[in-house]
Amino acid sequence: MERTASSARESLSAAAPSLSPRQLVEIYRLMLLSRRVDDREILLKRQQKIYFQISGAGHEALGVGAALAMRPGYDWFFPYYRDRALCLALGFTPADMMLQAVGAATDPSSGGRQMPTHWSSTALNIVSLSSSTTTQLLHAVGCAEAGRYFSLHPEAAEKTVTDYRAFRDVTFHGDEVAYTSLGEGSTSQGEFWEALNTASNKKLPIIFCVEDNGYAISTPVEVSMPGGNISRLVANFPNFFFIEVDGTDPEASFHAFQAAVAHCRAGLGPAFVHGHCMRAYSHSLSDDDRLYRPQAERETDQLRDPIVKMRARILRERILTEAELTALEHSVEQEVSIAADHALAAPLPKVSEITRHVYSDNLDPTSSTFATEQPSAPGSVSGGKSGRAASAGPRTMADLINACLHDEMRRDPRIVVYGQDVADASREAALAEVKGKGGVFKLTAGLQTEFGSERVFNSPLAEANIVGRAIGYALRGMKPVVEIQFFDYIWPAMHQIRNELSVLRWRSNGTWACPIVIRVPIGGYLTGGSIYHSQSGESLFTHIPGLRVVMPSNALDANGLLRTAIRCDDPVLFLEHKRLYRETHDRAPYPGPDFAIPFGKARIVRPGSDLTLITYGALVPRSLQAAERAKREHNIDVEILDLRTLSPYDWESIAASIKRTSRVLVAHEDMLSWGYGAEIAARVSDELFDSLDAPVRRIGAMDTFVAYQPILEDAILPQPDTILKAILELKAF
Ligand SMILES: Cc1ncc(C[n+]2csc(CCOP(=O)(O)OP(=O)(O)O)c2C)c(N)n1
Ligand SMILES: [Mg+2]
Repeated sequence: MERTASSARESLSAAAPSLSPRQLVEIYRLMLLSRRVDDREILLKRQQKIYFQISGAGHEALGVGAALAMRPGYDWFFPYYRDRALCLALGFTPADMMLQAVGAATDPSSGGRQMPTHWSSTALNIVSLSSSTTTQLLHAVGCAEAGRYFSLHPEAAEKTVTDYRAFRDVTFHGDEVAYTSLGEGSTSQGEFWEALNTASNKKLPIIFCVEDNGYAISTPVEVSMPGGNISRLVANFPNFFFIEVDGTDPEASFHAFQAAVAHCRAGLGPAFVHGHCMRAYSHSLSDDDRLYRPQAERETDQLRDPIVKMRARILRERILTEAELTALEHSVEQEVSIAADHALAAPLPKVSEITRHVYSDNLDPTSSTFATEQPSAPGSVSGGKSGRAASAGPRTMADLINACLHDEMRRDPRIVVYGQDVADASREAALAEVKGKGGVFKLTAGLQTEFGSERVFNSPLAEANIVGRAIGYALRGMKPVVEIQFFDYIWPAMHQIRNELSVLRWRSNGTWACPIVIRVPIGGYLTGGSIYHSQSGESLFTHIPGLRVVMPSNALDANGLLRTAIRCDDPVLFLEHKRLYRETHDRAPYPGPDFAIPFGKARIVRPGSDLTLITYGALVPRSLQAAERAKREHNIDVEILDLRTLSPYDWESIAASIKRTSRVLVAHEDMLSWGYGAEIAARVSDELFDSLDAPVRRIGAMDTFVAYQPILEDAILPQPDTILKAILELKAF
């Protein structure tokens, strides 16, 4: 199968004005193979041997045309669930597909974790896809950016054994093209426009293929978009090659893709192929289109079935006789039957392996590899031209985060830093005259000036764009360290974080990974920050498997934990409390360029024997104030644990402390109900019940938003007085 597809490709890519009879037969064979795999899956679903079915029926011509114009294992593919024919023509086998349908352990795409049609192959550069429509487009953008970056900086592709790079191989060619596709209905997603924006602006070699079958489940195209034609709506994006094609005609589709590939490979910019397909079956086996499409409409559509049309053409042009066609069709049936039998006999996944690949198997960020807690060379100098971090004395959290970014970018050429306003000045010429911005909190100051605009740049004002592209960069082996300007605005990126970033490794059974770092200023106590500049919400992210969540409370921890975040092999959400950025009490000397702190290790901020206070972030200094007063005024000795990393968290230290004190208070800035403390409290009650002399107490913000007026803000967020009161009550219990 693989051999036949690639031999067809070689002769097809000779740009012949029309295809030879042999080529047309091969195209028909691939299209039919796709249809027959669908038909067999439908049968298996009806027999309850598989659990879901969605077909590519009606999209085969476009898919085969695309695949044959491109190079598997060289170009990159971010397809969607209708691209069965594309994947088969790239070299994916029917057996590979069937193994996913039955959920076999040997399913090469996901090891039984994903639905059928969620293909993945590292050999073919087909990147594991999710069921979320449109998210994949931004991955294609980041992938294309990474390819360009490596061709400009080949030294960055070199392997090193000292960090995540040991496990992230890099391949690039300089003229590879990324293909990505979606249905016409999915173009309504904002991420579609975000992807076109960056691809156009950066002239990236990406083919966007819209497979227009006129419906998004039951929603017709004129409801999805004004005017009912996506080509008209996108026509003004600069640098694009646009083509609209009959996607039921494989020859026309092939030529459209050939032209699109030529435009992209020549570095002229992206391409937009709008293929008019049809849906030969309902949306999926869970849908019945007779409920919303009149019979006459369905019958007219069936006249455009690409398989029927291609078969008729082969007979009409006397390329094969009826008998020869029947023989070919029989051999396709045979191939599919063998694949189905193979899949049905395949071993099933082991329950004991369920949690494998939630995180990296390769590099454990809680391990001693990252335990260089003794600061090396205290006082030596790091930092940008601004000199902000250049003094040898105590430095703020902002300084030491900035210093860590400088150090790591010097050490690792695969790091890129981008986000809103993170550059010193996008217009480089201005840098001769101005000091530079370097982020609204100045955390990235001097990075662009030192490392250049290819490594440090501003993004569009679009959070999904920032995270989605980072995923694309990272799966090529790069290390994006991106910034979301305020935690309050992370929500447009939530879809990428929850459905893509955190789950890519697990859903691909460990074959793809995207260990990026997302730095996010978070929290309140700002006096005037109000609702949209004061939010907390860390527990929404600690609830996501696959993501590491870090929240330092002081300059030294921020430096060491950020270094671990950058060097490790997992995606990390790095939460920086804005109120702590420039405090004097949490400053520390610069600890040197290799200072790292492992994840999951709490710090005892204050030892004590009467009560354990578990906290993090801005509540560390507030808890300390309360504890000092408890000692001074009431002779209560509180032990404070700063968790530092929230996922994973240091259960051993929590348990050891509670066993000593028998009383526990969990304090956080975020709202109380369903907050981070609820999980800790529940686990303490469950596992340490016998050690407790009092109920587990929690402190958090009121269950509301943070208000602008300082009187309200003070009342809403926990204060040292609130903490002291809880300490006293708990001690008196
Ligand atoms: C973000 C998201 N929202 C909703 C869905 C549910 N859903 C799956 S397919 C689909 C319709 C997609 O239509 P279109 O983009 O035209 O692709 P087609 O299925 O017609 O090829 C919807 C709403 C989803 N998978 N992802
Ligand atoms: Mg559609």
